[in-house]
Amino acid sequence: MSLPGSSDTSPGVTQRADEERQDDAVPGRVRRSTGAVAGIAAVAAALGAAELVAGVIERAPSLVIAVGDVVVDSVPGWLERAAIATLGRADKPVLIGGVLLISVLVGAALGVLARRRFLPAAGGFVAFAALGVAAALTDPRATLPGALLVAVAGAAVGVGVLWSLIRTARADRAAGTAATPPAGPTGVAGATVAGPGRPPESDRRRFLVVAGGTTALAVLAGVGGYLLSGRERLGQLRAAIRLPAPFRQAGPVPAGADLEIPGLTPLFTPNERFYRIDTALRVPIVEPDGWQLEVRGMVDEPFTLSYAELMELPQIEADVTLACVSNEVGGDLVGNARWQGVPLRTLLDRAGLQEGATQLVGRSVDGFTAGFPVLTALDLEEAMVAVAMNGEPLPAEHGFPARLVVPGLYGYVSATKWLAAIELTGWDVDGYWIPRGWAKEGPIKTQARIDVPRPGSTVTAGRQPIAGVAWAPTRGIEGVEVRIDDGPWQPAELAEPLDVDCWRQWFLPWDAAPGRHVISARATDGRGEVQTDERTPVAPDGASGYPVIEVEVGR
Ligand SMILES: Nc1nc2c(c(=O)[nH]1)N[C@H]1C(S)=C(S)[C@@H](COP(=O)(O)O)O[C@H]1N2
Ligand SMILES: [Mo]
Repeated sequence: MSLPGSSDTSPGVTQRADEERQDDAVPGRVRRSTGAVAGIAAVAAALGAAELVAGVIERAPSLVIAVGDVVVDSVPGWLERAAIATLGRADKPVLIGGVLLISVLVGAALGVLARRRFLPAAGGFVAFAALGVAAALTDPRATLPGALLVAVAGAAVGVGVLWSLIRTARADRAAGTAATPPAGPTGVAGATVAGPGRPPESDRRRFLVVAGGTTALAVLAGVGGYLLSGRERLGQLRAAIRLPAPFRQAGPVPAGADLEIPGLTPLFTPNERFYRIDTALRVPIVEPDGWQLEVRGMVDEPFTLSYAELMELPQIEADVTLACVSNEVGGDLVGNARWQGVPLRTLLDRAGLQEGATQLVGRSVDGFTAGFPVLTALDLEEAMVAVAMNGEPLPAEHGFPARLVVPGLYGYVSATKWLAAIELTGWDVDGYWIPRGWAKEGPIKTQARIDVPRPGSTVTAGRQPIAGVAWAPTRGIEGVEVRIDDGPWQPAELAEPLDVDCWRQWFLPWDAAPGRHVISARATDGRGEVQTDERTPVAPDGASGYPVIEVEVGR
């Protein structure tokens, strides 16, 4: 007799034990543990295939890392800080390990399910892949086709492996039954099998070898994918770099420069959220060891710097908002970062400009070029060869080991990433985008953007902020006005300015009445000039016009 509450009286346990016995008794039916092993191997294969595709195809995201990123973004701040405090630099590996562990557990469960109901289990893999795509799409660097490719590869391989493993296991069991002759009087026939429906040891072993082999191959594919992307090694190299202290630091961030209104763009754009625009199909992986920077062209003393030599030159820090000429009004191809690097002036002084050297052309390791007036580099002490972004060496995507940053100019004429050479030329030489129909000169236009409420969203009636950012790098922002429907232009409140080269946050409290509303905004730069209301497309020299959003206010 069992005691009340003892484990073997619990309905779950007895039932499961019964099922397991049943599975053992019925030929061709696969045991739970076998299903779980098949499911784990299938998940491993799915992730391995996905990582391999992600590694080979540029801008195809790693779904594991994408899910990890979403986790990081959605955990509350205190938990994230606590995790960083206790785990330190191990926080990322621990997080990725956690994502993998959960994937394996889900895989085991799907494998158990697949023994009897294969379609729902396959559906589980597809759902899993869809989750990965959804996660990847929160990363601005991932493209939808890239994410889909990775997900389809993962799901297809996962379902395929699951199907063939379950089939193998089933065949084994069927074979096991058939191969079990009734024990003869000598009892010899039963020697190789343990009982009815149990596969011969050799078949069981075959299943395990196939499952184990698949898993091993999957791990190799996954690791291979990661190494192929070259990021692993570069990540280590970047982590080992010690940034020198700048001789001129950026000012402290004034209290009240970041309004921290929910939904409002933060004052500094985190590196992994910073927009990325370039012509590179694969991120150039440039190791500092072989890299050098040439300063040449119309100069008295051309010279070449190694990475170590560049890092020995005095560096400055500057907060600069970077914008892309392809940014639509209201778009997000704009970001603000604290950059550190060597002033261009330092290099130009050393080289000695010759007469006629009116243009500074940056050339990247992959042949991209961008040119701007050399006077801009001489006028602005913040124009620099940047080696760091928001306190860390440049990420590969943003130009490691070095790039140009020039306040006030769109990236296409100035911000050469993976910089290989600085060439002094006449004005006749054209950078990459100029013959492709873009303006020769690219000063950033004064622009405002409305972040809150989210364009097209539905909000509840009552008091709430309208908020956004505005930028006019080198000129600064002096005012922002907001108009609701056909009302008057109302001055918004401005956050404390960080720097004239940076965007500035603004907000206006709003008593939202039910119904549809149209909200527009316009910025005034530090010279008192209001941004133009003339709507122009991004080509040839940047979009203009007021940002306008529509929101629905519910009751
Ligand atoms: N080597 C290289 N550098 C480049 C580009 C490029 O295509 N190749 N694109 C430029 C453009 S158009 C912009 S807007 C900025 C974007 O910099 P980010 O990707 O770091 O935001 O980089 C500039 N530097
Ligand atoms: Mo750009």
